[in-house]
Amino acid sequence: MQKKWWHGKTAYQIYPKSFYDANGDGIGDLRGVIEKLDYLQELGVEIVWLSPIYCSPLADQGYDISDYYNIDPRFGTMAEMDELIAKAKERGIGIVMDLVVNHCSDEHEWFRKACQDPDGPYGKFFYIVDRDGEHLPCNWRSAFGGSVWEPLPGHPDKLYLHTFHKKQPDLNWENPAMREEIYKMINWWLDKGLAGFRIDAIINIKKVLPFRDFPADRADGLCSISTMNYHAKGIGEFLGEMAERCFNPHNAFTAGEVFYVSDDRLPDFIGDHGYFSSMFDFNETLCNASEKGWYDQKPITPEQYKACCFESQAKVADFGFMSNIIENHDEPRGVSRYIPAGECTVRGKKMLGGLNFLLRGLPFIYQGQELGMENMAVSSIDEVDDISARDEYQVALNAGCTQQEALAAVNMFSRDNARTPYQWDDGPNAGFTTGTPWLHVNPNCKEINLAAQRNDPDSVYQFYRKLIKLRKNADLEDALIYGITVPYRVEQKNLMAYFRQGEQHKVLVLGNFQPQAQTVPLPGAVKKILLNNCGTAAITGDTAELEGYQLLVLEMA
Ligand code: TEU
Ligand code: CA
Repeated sequence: MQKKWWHGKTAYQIYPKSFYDANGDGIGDLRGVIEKLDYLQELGVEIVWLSPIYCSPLADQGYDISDYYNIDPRFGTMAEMDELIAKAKERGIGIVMDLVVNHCSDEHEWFRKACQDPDGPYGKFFYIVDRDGEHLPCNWRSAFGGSVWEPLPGHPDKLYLHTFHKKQPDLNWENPAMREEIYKMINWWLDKGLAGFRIDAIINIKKVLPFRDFPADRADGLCSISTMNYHAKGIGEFLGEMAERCFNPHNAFTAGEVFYVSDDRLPDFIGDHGYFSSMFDFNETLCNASEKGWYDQKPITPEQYKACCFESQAKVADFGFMSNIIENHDEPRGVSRYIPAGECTVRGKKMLGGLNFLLRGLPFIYQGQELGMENMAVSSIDEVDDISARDEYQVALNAGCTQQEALAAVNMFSRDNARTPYQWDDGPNAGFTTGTPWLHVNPNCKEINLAAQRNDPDSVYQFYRKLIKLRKNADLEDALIYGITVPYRVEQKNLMAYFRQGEQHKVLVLGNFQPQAQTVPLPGAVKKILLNNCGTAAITGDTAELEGYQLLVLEMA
């Protein structure tokens, strides 16, 4: 595998709206990110992905872009964006933005022009069809519920397609003229000095055409859009063209948000000459997912988590780099999801973080993960902002759940869980804003916040700094960066253990994924204890006695 400039780095995702509000209007902003650059440098991250800050009506919190060439005034100005790129670069940090090109906003001028003249050039930027009575072109379900088809504003005789919210009309990638506009925009941003892009929902740009139904998977007669994704063929034409026209000439880092790609196609996506540099490992987030909805999804167990991680590692082996996460802005907090209920402790948070972080691939820390931020339960659907959660609540009720059962599903999976304001300190609004925060602050900010952890050598924050520093240890690069993951004692229950096997070094990662202690036979002599989330390490000869939720990282002789 060819070595790339970003392989040894650690990445960090910022959800700007909830990161830091510098002007007191309750909304996180670019000035806030600029003011926290020293913090990010202290943490040790070197790639920072910003969720969208382009002009947007925020129907989907910025993933509905109305002007790709401007910063939404609620987040700041283009001058501040240029300042951020420059000041980040001074600190060795590359800025990656979110590329949302499966769809734009219905307030984008392209869509406005399409509504003015559906048969004109901009009508062809979208999927617009003539109505056929009550019959719909296909029975696909929007990711946010309901049919993907909506009447075209001003044209009751026409429909347009939206994979997501109706305010997010899908762009027609079959149209070369539309693609040219996208490539021009990407290159404009890369020429400004971006280090690259995270690429949003990109698997959706290739549709099954002509439109056709797939078997319904719910009583609504519709089918999940993921079914369409599975059947769509030929996306490589678009992704390869985009890489050749934009990413490759700039040597840009790109991380695809890619779902439902068969194993045999992975090299096309993230191999040495793949469409993207990397793609996120969603195997753990998709575990136990149900087409019926969140209400039907059972919690993931430690054994399932282990199996999902090892399955992904084996798929990619040594031909590419997955981007490894325990959470992001679409998912619940990892420590609340992957650590069994009632067992979520500081020690467990460090163990989970270390087990994921040291897998082969690029570690992506999501804002607040380094503090061990947790889910925040709500007591009424009226407190929920997330449009996806509000849809899933109704899906649960429609399926016969009680309001309590439906709310329990929302509390487990709502995207709001990861969007509560970053917890900087134990002061008002967790130090996020001097105004009224746009979304509720988790009351546990009194205990879980950066100020309380920054100078505590045993904090989750300091443990993440150690993880990042360890991964930067040049002596161990052959193992910790390029070494393949070799599972160890997979059959031992609630033990998640694996080698990172390099040409010169072998590192063994041991995680005791339960409260009870357990004994682990060691495969040989230990040269050095590289990391331990407990005060002591009971290693005698060829045996390690692991305490509950203990993580040991060992350099083997
Ligand atoms: O998420 C895409 C997303 O929600 C996937 O799980 C989707 O369901 C899958 O691609 C199948 O269609 C991205 C963003 O991360 C999210 O915040 C946005 O709401 C969404 O795209 C729309 O832009
Ligand atoms: Ca603000």
